[in-house]
Amino acid sequence: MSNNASLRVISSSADERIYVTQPHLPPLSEFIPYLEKIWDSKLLTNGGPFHVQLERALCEYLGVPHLSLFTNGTLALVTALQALRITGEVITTPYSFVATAHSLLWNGIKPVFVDVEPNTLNLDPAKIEAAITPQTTAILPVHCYGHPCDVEAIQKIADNYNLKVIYDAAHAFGVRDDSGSVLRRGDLSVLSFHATKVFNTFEGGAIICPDAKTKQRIDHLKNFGFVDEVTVVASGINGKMSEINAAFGMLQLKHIDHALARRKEIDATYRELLRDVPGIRCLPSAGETAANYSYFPILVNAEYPASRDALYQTLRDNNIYARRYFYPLISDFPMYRGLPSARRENLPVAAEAALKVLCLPIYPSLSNDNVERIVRIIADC
Ligand code: T4K
Repeated sequence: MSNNASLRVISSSADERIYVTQPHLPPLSEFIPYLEKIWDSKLLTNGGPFHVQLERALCEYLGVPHLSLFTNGTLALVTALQALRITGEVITTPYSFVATAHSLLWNGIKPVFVDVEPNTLNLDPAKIEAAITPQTTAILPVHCYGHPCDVEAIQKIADNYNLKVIYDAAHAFGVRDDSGSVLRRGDLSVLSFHATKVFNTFEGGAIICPDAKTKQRIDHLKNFGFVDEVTVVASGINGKMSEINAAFGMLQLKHIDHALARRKEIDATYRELLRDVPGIRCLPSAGETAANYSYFPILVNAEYPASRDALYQTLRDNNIYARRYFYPLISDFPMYRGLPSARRENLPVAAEAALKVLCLPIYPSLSNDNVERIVRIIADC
């Protein structure tokens, strides 16, 4: 089956369930030769040939110097914090998937939530300084929906206060700005290759780092701390990506440009069709020179005749499973809400966004007919 056939877009039917995303899967027949290689070599994990190949291929594709594969994005985040020996307090965003802050708790670090800015819903640099204390050691921003943070402003603050910056770049595969890959910004960036992401290895993730020495430390940390058969240099974890996942990543890379191009078309169609729907605002891009269209967030404003949650329900009644990413805010979950920085008054922009944003379905095989059907339901609500 050709690339085009694998992206075949079927026409719409009201009985068809449409989810916020659907993984892009190349034809199964294309994966068989990869599996045969694994069966022949009997190398299933622990840095096998596909693991080595995928690390190299991703560095080249993404335009980054060093990359270490992981079993998922969450373990990559947990390990990134350990690699830089982050302790004390870390400034982060409440407007993200819960794994962002959980990675801090897993390291015994106190999250300090800072509000987001209204255009990108990314950490607001203007509010970071007021949250810095003598215990602050790092900033953990998120390139939310793949829209880059204000990386220059964040770096300036980090340099002034001698803080590390680790980007949760789970949504930002392939995103570039004027100076190249946004994944090169900060001290480390962490990707997720989960099934729901633009580039998926079923489960998977990676840390991107600037130099070979840091990569070596990360590689030790994801392999129990082993340097050789008898030497353990750190209390590492098992974070290694298996050969099946890495092989699948190699195959996915062949199809990624095609998948991104189809996402771009869907993004453009939504923007065009939603332009004149009163009360609906599409989140603008954040100045990226290459976007990945990983999510399609809309804001349901007061002029819209229904609430965000009513629209969410109407879409569900029509078999369309849009998602309220990111509601509730991380700071509202029980393990965080007692923190002083979790107070609503501290996070007004994030709190409002959590009540207004709806992420519409976007994935390569979503048909234009279905995009039109989704917009019709929104316009008629
Ligand atoms: N940081 C950020 C900013 C993140 O967004 C994430 C993950 C992480 C860190 C952690 O990275 P990982 O450790 O996950 O690599 C999903 C994902 O599970 C999660 O990876 C993702 N962020 C988050 C934003 O979304 P759910 O609970 O919404 O997933 P779920 O199972 O409801 O899937 C959504 C829809 O996707 C389903 O309704 C149908 C479709 N789907 C899903 C799966 C898993 C499929 O068609 N096939 C599938 O296999 O969290």
